[in-house]
Amino acid sequence: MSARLFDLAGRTALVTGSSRGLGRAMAEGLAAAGAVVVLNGSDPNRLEAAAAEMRKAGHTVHAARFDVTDEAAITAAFEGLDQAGIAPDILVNNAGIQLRRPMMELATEDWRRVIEINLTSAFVIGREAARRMIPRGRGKIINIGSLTSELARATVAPYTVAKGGIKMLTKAMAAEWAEHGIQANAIGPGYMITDMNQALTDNPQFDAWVKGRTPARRWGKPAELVGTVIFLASEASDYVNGQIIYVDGGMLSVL
Ligand code: GCO
Repeated sequence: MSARLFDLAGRTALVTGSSRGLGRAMAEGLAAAGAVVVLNGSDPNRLEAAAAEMRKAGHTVHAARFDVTDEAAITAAFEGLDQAGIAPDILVNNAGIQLRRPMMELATEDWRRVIEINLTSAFVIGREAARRMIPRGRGKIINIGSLTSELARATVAPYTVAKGGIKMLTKAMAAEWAEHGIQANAIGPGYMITDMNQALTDNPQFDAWVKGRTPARRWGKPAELVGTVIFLASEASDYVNGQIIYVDGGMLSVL
């Protein structure tokens, strides 16, 4: 009984920003749980390489190349999936960038760019996916937040604001789409070892701070998100809505 609850056979998952990092790890986990996966990225070479590696591992993988800030490209990508008979039952809004700069040195355009990529894209892509999920009466939307969905850290203001917005966008999606059989939830990864965090893991002081501040006394690994993303993508979470689950080694639970 319990294993079937987490089985994604027959489901299709679109994961944005999935050529590498957390998105790639979640895409691989969803594929291992039985889902057909649609990878997304803006770099064609990196996207095709990721798709080829996953196909070599025996997974059924499609590639949807679009810039998550380009609304016309998003619409065209979804129409292309429609025409190919590929219907995402699961959307993971993972794409995002980081920009570490004090606000007093931050150009308004850079602020806007981070908000656009990390937050507005989740709304636009979520709307396109939900437009197709609603007639089917079911769907799973999983937005990727952050520890900064709850707490601020100096020098990452636009990222923090965007991730705080991701938490509340998730609740707004639940408010409007739950009655249509869609479950919208979020995952808040803690400090994970990724390319985006290379500057931090390479910094001995920051590394020591993360290990001291985290009860688990270590950084997280991208693969450690897989269990939570499978849970939120599967029927095991059919009555879970508007929640954010932190996979953070306990960091948010302690002073
Ligand atoms: C930073 C990091 C964080 C982590 C993650 C923590 O500069 O503080 O990039 O933002 O990536 O979001 O949850």
